[in-house]
Order: sequence, then structure tokens, then C-alpha cells
Amino acid sequence: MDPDWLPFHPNPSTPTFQLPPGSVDAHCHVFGPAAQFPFAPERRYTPCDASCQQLFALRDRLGVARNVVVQATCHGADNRAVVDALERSQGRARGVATVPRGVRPRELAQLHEAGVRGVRFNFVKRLVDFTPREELMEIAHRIAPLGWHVVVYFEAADLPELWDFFTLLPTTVVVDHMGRPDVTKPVDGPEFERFVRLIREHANIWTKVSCPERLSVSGPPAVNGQRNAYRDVLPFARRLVETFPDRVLWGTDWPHPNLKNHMPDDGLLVDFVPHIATTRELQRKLLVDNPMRLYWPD
Ligand code: 0GY
Repeated sequence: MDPDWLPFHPNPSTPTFQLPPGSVDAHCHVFGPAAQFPFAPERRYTPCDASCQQLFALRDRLGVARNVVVQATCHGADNRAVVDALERSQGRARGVATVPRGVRPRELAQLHEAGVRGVRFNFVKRLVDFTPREELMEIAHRIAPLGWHVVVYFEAADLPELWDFFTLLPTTVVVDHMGRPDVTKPVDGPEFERFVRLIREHANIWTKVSCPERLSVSGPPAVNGQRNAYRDVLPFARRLVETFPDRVLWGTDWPHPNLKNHMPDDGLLVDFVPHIATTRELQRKLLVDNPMRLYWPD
């Protein structure tokens, strides 16, 4: 693994907040194990191993019922680690894959059979090389008939340039991590307003109110045990949950790739939830109804 890699928290606390029954962690990853599922040659980072057994142990510790395992860029378009996790989950995980333009119908059918329900397009320049938009659009049209959706990951500053592409996608579109807002800017300022407008004007666009640990500048609590982490991210997440209660998802982002200054206690991430979804109804939509509609519709 990279010399500055921060491994996931070895012993996350038990959350104080009890998740509603049937809650879904709709954004997490598996890494390797590299001996079994080698990382892609074109990867931009080499993580620690983070197996599906470790993911399922975390799921049980946090009180989560189901996972959505999202293909990470360190595995390129080789989805074997995700598929293995789905197959071992006993129906309690669905997946989001990365596929090349030339993917065969048979491969898509096999991914579907394993539990894949979406593809991810990554536009974060530190993570991937540029892929021409027409290639991505072709993939989107290939997966649309399967009822899959597209997950997009990008930096807030790049939204204007990506707007037309996103709004032409023929599927449901799920934006990772609230479009990565700069949380030092106002929640009603032009940058976040643009992101809110994207969702308001396009009924097929959803977002994950995930990654406070990645977006926060104020950071985790200074005093150990104080359960009020990542306060600066709160207004952004709460605004999205309250404005679009039927189009938001939540996830841990375990094992938290590429964090450089701290590794979150996953129990604290669960305790963040009642601060962004402040009623039982909002919590049920965010954690159960919405992810079930997208990933387990039947
Ligand atoms: C995340 C965030 C990151 C990495 C990836 O696929 C990935 O490599 O998504 C990141 O570095 O910001 O969603 O896990």
C-alpha cells in the first residue's frame, strides 16, 4: 500500500443512534484482497486490503442491513472483487460497476445476475484519466434498458462544464458526496445553489449525502468521545435531505480511500445521520425507502 495510506479505523465505536430497521449503506467499497483480486495497473493509488468479510463485520456493528458496493478506481474496470462481495452477501448487497464501452451484453447480464444495478463515471482528475463523453454516453445507453443508473463523481468546480452531459443522461443519475461542495463557502452561495438547481430542475438526479469526513474542514471532534463531528458539513447535507427527501442516499464510504489527515470512526458517521435527517420520516426515506427503490425494487 502507499506509504502515506491511512487504513480504516480498526475498532469503530457502536453508534449512539440506532439506524431504522432495513437501513442501507449505499456507498462503500472493497479493496482486493490484492492477492486474490489484483489492483489495476492504471490505478492512481494502492490501498490497504479491505475485504468483504471486514465490510460485513462493519455492517453488523453499525446496525446496517444492506450494502451497495461501489467499484473503486484502484480496480479499474475489473469488477471481480465487487462481484465476489455481492455473491458472498447472501442477497444483502448490490453493486455499482465500471464497464468499458465495448462491454458485451453477456457480461452485463452476468453483472446484473450478481446484483449490479449501476455504473460509475468518475471525473475526479486525481483518480482517473479523461474518457471522452461520447464513450460514456454510449455506455449509459447500453445499461439503460437493464434499469440500471449512472453514479457520477466530480469536483464542484467542474459542474458547469459537466452540466450538459449529466442532464442528457438517459437514466437515473446519482451524484456522489453532494457534488463535493467547498463547505467553507455559504450553503446558499452560488456554487452550492448551482448544485441544488441541478437536482431541482432534473427529476432523475439524486445525490448521496455522504462523506462529511472528506468534505469537512473543521474535522472530527477534538476531544475523544465527543460525538459532534463534522459540523461544518451539516447545513449542506441537511438542506439536500429536506429539499429532496425522496432523492437522497446515505453511505459510509468505508474504507475511506485517500483521506490524508484522519480516519473516521464509522460509529461517528452513523451518529451524524440524525443531524442531517431530523425526523423519523426523513430518516426512513434516506436510509431505507430511497435505496430500496433504487437497488431492490422487486
Ligand atoms: C470515494 C472517494 C474517493 C475514491 C474513489 O473510486 C475511488 O477511488 O471513489 C476519493 O478519493 O475521493 O467515493 O471513495
